[in-house]
Amino acid sequence: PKTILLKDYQPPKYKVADVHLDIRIFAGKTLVTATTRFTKNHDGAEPLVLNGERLKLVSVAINGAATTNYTVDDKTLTIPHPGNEFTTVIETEICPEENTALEGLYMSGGNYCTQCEAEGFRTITYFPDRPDVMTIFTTRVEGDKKTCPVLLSNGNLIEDGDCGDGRHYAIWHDPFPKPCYLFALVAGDLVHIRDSFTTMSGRIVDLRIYVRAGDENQCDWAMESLKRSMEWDEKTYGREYQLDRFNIVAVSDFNMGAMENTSLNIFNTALVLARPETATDMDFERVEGVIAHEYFHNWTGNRVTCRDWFQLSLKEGLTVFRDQEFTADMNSRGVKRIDDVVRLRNMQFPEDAGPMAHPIRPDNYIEINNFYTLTVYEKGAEVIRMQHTLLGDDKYRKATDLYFDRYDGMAVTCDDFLQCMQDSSGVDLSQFKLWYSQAGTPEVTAEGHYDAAAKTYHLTLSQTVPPTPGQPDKKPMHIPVMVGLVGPNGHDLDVTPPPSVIPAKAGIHTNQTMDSGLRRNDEKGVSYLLELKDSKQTFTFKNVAVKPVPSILRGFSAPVKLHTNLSDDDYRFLMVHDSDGFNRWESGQILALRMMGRMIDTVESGGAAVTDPAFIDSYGLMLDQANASNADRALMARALSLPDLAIIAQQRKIVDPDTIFTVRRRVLHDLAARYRDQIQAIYDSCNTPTTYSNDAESAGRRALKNVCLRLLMNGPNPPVSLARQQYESANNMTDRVAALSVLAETDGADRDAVFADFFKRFEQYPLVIDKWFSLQASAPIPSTLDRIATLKDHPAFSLLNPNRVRSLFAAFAMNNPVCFHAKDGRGYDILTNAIIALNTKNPQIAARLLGPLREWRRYTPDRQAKMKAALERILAQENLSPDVFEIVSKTLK
Ligand code: HT7
Ligand code: ZN
Repeated sequence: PKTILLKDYQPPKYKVADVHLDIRIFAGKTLVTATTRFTKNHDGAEPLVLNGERLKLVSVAINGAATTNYTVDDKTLTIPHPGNEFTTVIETEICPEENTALEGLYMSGGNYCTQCEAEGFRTITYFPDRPDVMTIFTTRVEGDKKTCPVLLSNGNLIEDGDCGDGRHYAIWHDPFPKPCYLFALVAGDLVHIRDSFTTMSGRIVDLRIYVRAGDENQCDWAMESLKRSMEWDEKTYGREYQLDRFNIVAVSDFNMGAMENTSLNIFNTALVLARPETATDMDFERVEGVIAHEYFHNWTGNRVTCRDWFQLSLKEGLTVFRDQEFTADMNSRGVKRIDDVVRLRNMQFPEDAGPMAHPIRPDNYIEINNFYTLTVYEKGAEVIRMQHTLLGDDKYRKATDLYFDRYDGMAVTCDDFLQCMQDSSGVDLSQFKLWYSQAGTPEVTAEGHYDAAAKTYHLTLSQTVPPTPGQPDKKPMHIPVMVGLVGPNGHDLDVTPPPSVIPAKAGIHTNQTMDSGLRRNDEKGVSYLLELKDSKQTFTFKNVAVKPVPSILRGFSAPVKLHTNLSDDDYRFLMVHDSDGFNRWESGQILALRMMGRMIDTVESGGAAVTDPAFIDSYGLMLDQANASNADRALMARALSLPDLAIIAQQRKIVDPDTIFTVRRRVLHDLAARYRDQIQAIYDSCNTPTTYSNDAESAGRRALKNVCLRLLMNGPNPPVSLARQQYESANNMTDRVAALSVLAETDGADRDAVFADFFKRFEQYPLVIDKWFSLQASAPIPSTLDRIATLKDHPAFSLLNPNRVRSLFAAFAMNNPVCFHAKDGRGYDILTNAIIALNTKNPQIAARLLGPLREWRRYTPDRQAKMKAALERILAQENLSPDVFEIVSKTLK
């Protein structure tokens, strides 16, 4: 397969003035006629080269005359220079019924739908399938009236009618130019719910959510989320929606979460359908966040799009930052930040340290689908967040206004975005640009020194950026480090900062409050924004009356790994007193990590792990805080949770999942043993039998209660009957699933009974059955390996449905390191067989399942050998898709 390089970018040789698509759907075949007006975009007489794959070419005409003057291969259709302005009419035939890759036009649950990003449009018709060719689409869809009563495409509906023979048609026109990856079509038997939104200029937008009949009572939350997103984008970014219609369609067979096709977003049902009985609080938050994300793409991605796929983070990093801020404004800002950082550390940091490490703007790829990564999305969002921090609210907003003004209707680059930030604010971002081209997570070391005589505090920050594939040497980055100095009384000191450093009151760099007043920022304190630019820099604070404890990287102001010379006592102090909620939480996590690191060392050198009594004592302080009547329970649920296995694994040079798991369990056990009564009391106080509500306060109560349940279940005499009772009496999925997940880790009659009950109760709800699979696959008990073998042959399992595949194989390989890394290699075999089976059916999903094998070099030697052998077995397969080939070959390099 060919490697595509950023440096080879050339503007398109031909542009498209407009395109008319006529798509006639028949059972077993779909006929596509594309009428395209081209204009030449170069000086010479180069041929017109169109992309097209898996197409049956029926005919080609130029300027009204049929022609055979073209060549065609399995990837392109080439027509010798047809002139400066000309029209082609190309007829093709495709078979969506046989499309299991779920890219292009395919079928889901008996309905037709499309997925064109990144390069799916070329499987619908021959076209210049690249994002810098933007044009105006008019689409006529025709289908059977009975099987396809609903016919949708992008833009506004301009005509519909009957064709006779039991068939009908609809014509859609999108007046705003867009690249073909944003094209969409849906045809099928769907029902919808409807609402409207009046934009800031008074235009009424017809909002609809289309779903399978029977699911319409699960769409209200998605509709409310959409309206809140529209309001937020107007208030926060001044962005208004431009069309008469905004449609969302939910389909059950979908490779990712959702797709932002102009005015016709297509969603995985998992990110639309939500009712308390079937969706957890986390599901609700994800629905809200993804509805917002896709809506926000209307401006960041659609109206202003990417010049080429190397610029993917231009739209994705920015849109993730926007959706993160939206969620923070709608819920708890502090909790959202913690959750986002946990996700980044759990998943993006390993990617950035592994064989597939790439900058947020990669410079080469074989298969672009492999670059929809946590780096491009989540680290990309951190890079935008840092720009926001460096500029501050007002300048950032002025800079985004400039970006939209300058580039509306255009396909641009990450450099263009950064230039707007710089032009509009005057802030020098020349060194900051390195965040776009250098891969790897920077490591920052902070060392403080207090000079009591001079009343000065010197903070020395140094940085290194680790080598990554193809990038052995790195330059120092421009890193915003938000710092506070906490005095012995627990209050932030107000001191004289180093020259040119402006004190920033906590929360100053956040978006404005919504009218609804939903944003919460109750932090008080003084922080200073230090800009680390050299390999090593010392910042001197003056008039520091007493020796402070520094609180460094407040709010996680940069995506780096931080090392400090702070003692455990310092962290115990910050855990209670830091005015920055993120660093309060972080201090507890660091204490736990340090202690578990020491315990793992002891076990690895043949000793017995003992939980540090000082840690047990400080945990007691947090339990006291959690038990207070005014506690932020959602935040306390996070504070009382130990770092995940994946985070602990990152601290180790060589990973032995068994030892990590055993040590973590030991700590949980000892905490539960010492504090059983307090934990039970918090559980009881959160378990007040009220009617269900999904407000943030009630969700926080449930989160804290379920952390307590898990702790108790890890202690001596696990209260199985309490878990069983919670399972049975739950009036919402959060509580039911929490009970089920702790019971999943037991082996016995209660476990079997609740799993049987759960399946029967929710058999009609595929998204809930996904939970049934994934909870079983995630259980870290020996019987899981046998169970997976049975589950993959269960009548409800299918390799053709990505959600189901994820619920079994991804849950197993990603959430269950103990079983996945079983010493006999059975876990690796299970995953490898699934990847091989999926390689030809759905290459995108097969490639994504490779994630857990990527870090094979970090495991114990016996495991390394088995993981490597698994990768080699995959590489030896015939017909390896470029998706799988790229990841396996780079991983083995
Ligand atoms: N822009 C979309 C990314 C995407 C995708 C979505 C569904 C299926 C396949 C896909 N390939 C790429 C989703 C987003 O980031 O909003
Ligand atoms: Zn996106």
